[in-house]
Amino acid sequence: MLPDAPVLGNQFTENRVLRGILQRYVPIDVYASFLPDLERFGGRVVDGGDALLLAWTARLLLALTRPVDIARMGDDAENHPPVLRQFDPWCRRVDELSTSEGWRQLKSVAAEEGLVAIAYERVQNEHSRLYQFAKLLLFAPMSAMFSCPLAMTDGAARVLELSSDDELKRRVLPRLTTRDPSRFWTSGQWMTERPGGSDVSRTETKAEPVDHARNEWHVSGFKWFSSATDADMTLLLARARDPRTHTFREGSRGLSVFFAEMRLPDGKLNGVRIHRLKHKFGTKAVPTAELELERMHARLVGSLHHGVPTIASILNITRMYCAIGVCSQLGIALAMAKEYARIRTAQNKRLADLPLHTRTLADIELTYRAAMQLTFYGVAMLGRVECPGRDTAAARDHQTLFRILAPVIKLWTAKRCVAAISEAMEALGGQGYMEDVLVARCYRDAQVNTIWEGTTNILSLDLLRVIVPNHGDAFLVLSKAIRSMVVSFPQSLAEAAGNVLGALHAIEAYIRANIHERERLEYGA
Ligand code: MFK
Ligand code: FAD
Repeated sequence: MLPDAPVLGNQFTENRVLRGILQRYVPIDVYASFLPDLERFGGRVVDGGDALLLAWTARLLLALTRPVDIARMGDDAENHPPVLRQFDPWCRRVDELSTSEGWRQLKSVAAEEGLVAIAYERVQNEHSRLYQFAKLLLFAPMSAMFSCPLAMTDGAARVLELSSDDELKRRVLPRLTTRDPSRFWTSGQWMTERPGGSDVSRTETKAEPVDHARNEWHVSGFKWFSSATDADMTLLLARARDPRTHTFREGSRGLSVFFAEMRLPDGKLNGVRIHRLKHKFGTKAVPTAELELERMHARLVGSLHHGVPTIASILNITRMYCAIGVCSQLGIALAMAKEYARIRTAQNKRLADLPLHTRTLADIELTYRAAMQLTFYGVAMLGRVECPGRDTAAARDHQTLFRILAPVIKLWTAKRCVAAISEAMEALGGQGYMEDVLVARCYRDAQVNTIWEGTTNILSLDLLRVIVPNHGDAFLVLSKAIRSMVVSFPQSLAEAAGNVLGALHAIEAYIRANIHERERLEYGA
């Protein structure tokens, strides 16, 4: 007897948690404006499922015109990892990076579907981020981690949007936010170096001014991790020689952000040598490499020696992508485990009728719902930060809240969702462990979120850095936010929220009582 296979349905219409969240945050007319797109896309990501919403003739047409779609592009990318050819037959260095057709098609799909663009078109104002992240949630687990370059592209777009460099705004920003695949650029984010990834103060890469007046620089050094190696451009950290004093400044306050294109106008790499591709546990389709830079033509972005605060705009966006990524991976694993429980039998009963099994599934479901609620709360806050209203006090509160939330959401979702995906894998029995049953891939790919864009302990320190120096403000904003939520909570949740508030006050009291100890703490150094 052949075992029944769990089949994934439309990823939007079948996701009650996502629909509930959007209905709660987004006014009904705004929700109605993007609902058809989410319904269509929820089908498209599972390949052809969107056809359920279409007439039979259109369905046939679709099948003929789109023989390969997102899930199959993702499979192709996963099954054909990137390959690096460093030399031609005559020993000349060529550094040709080949990615799969599926990977390249995913880039076009990302542009067409506006996966970055939606956030910058801002048709739905502050709700645009909710719409965009709902789409990313559907896209991420099927796309062999194409959401990784998209995250960095989105973050780079925000840095350029906030910069005062009109040339980059005119020439580059539209490329990152276009819906036209032939014009769409992705961006890398090069921070990590061999001496330190968490601690960028040890950065060795140097930037020398070539023509200060024209903002022309040469960057040389070694970047230890570059995930978007096939990207069109990058934003990177380097220690810049001050054109006035001709000196370099030590520490992280000597770093600046630079923009560089990957290729020169003649198509050759722009001072980049791909040292080697990384051999990774997961994210197999992503071309993560080590790079040697030699006189890479670059342009300073933001103020000199203001590198970390400038690049932080990327970090806060990519950290939300990490959270949505693990939510999406857990969502798929859970959906498969639930579907399997419906069709698989043991002891003459469906798994769904065995209390021990359903209790396990209920625990996973709880983690999923908590992770989704937390993540979308952060996404809503990001939307408010980017589209502030006239109330400047509220805008300041939203900024503080998002600054607190981004590290917390990223670290909590990564830790808890990875554990829950492992549980969902077990709920699928031996099949859960098979390479071609998607859950194994989700598990491997999810794990990286505890590391990249800041490890758990680094993000914990980051949080302390925010709440301790201005402890009064941050705690006040946080308590206010929780209080305003409690109003709409049912009794039991309100009690839980009351406990959270109590814990917050206890932490605040502790910090106040030990405030003289502050200087002693590492983060204050
Ligand atoms: C599906 C998901 C896809 C995601 C794609 C990911 C692909 C992989 C990409 C990567 O992994 S890229 C590398 C990511 N690297 C990190 O996340 C580094 C982790 N380390 C930290 O986050 C450290 O906290 C940090 C490097 C930021 C510490 O730097 P510093 O300079 O030692 O810290 P400091 O002195 O606290 O901060 C300097 C300034 O930056 C301060 O501002 P002021 O100068 O105005 O006082 C800080 O307030 C500000 N800052 C730091 N972090 C910030 C921030 N501002 C806003 N937001 C933040 N997150
Ligand atoms: P370390 O900083 O050496 O950390 C090692 C351990 O020490 C960690 O557990 C950390 O929590 C702990 N630790 C460090 N400092 C402290 C402290 N002060 N207190 C307590 N504990 C501490 N980087 C990029 O710039 N661009 C990319 O595109 C990119 N892509 C990546 C892709 C993948 C698949 C991976 C795995 C990584 C990628 N990274 C990228 C690098 C990633 O951001 C770093 O690995 C990460 O920030 C950690 O830095 P590290 O590896 O130097 O570890």
